[in-house]
Amino acid sequence: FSNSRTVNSADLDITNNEKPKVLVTGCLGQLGMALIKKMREKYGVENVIGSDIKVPTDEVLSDGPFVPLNVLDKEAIENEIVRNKVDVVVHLSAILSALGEKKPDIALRVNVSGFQNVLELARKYNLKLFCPSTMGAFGPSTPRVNTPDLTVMRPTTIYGITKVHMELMGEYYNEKYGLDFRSLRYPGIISADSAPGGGTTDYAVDIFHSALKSNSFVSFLNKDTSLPMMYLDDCIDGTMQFIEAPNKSLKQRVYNIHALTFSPQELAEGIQEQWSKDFKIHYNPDYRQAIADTWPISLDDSIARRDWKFDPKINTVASLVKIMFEKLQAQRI
Ligand code: AKB
Repeated sequence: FSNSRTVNSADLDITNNEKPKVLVTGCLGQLGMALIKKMREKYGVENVIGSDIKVPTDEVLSDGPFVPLNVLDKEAIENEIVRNKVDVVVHLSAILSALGEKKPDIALRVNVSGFQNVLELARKYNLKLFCPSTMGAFGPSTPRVNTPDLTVMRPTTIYGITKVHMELMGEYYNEKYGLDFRSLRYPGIISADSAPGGGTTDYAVDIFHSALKSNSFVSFLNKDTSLPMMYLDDCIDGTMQFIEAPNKSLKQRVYNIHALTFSPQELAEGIQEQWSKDFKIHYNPDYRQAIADTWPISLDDSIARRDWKFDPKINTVASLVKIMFEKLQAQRI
C-alpha cells in the first residue's frame, strides 16, 4: 500500500474549513448514525464513511457511503483507509460493560485487538484517531464523587479494563509517534432515535419506551443507584467540538465529560411529574447492579470545559424527560 494522503493528522485543521475524509467504525451502535449525520452536514456526505459488522438497513445505505467492516480484519480496514484516502478514524466499535461480563472473550477481541488494529493503522497512515472511553474505566477504589480526570483507575469489569488499555495505548502512541489520538470518557448516553445495547446504563433509555408502552418499568438497578448521564445531542456536539479542537488547546489526550447525575428513582419521579403520575417503577436488580456499584456518581469535567469549551445543554432530569418524550412521541406520529 502507498499512502496517497496529502494532509498529515498534525496539519489537519478541521476548524479552518478543511473537509476531512472520516471513517466511522461501529456506526450502527447507539452513537454512530447521529455523529455521522452531523459530520456529513459539515464535511459533505461523500466524505464520511460509515462501517459496521452488522448489516445496515436500506435507510442507512441511502444516507451515504457505508462499507461492511469487521474491526478484527486489519487488512480490510487498511484497504478502506487507503481506497478512501481517510484522514480521521472515529472508532466506535466496542462491546459494552454488561455484554462484556457475559462474553469476556469477545469483548477482549473487539475492544483490545480491534482497537490495536485501528491504532496501528492510524500510526502507519498518520491519521487522527478518536475512540470513546467511559466512566467504566474507573473502579471501586476510585473516588466516586466528582471523579477527576487523573485518579485511581482499577476497573473490575472487562469493559473497563479494555478501555484503560485503549486510553494508555493511545497516549503512548501520541507520546512516542506523535499520533493525534483523542478520547472522551462518556457517562451513560440517553437517546431517543437509537437504542443502546449491552450497557449498564441502558435502563435509562428503556424506561422511556416502557413508560409509553405500559406506563410501568422494572429497573435492573436499585432505586438509589446514581450514575453520570448525558443526552445524545450533547454527546455528539461535544465529540465534534473535541475532534475539531486545535491540537494546541488540548492539554491532555483523554478528558472526562459529564452532564447530569440521577438514580432510577429520580428518573421515575421526573417521568411521573411530566408524563403520568400513575407511572409505576419496580426494582429487580440483576448482575448489572454489581457493575454500577463500582462506577462514579459524578465526573469532574472542568478541564474539558476549560480547554475546549465543553458545554452540555441538558443538565436536569426535567429537561431530559421533556426532550425524550417529545422525540419519542414525534416518532409515533
Ligand atoms: C455502559 O453502560 O456500559 C456504557 C458506558 C457507561 O460506557 N453506557
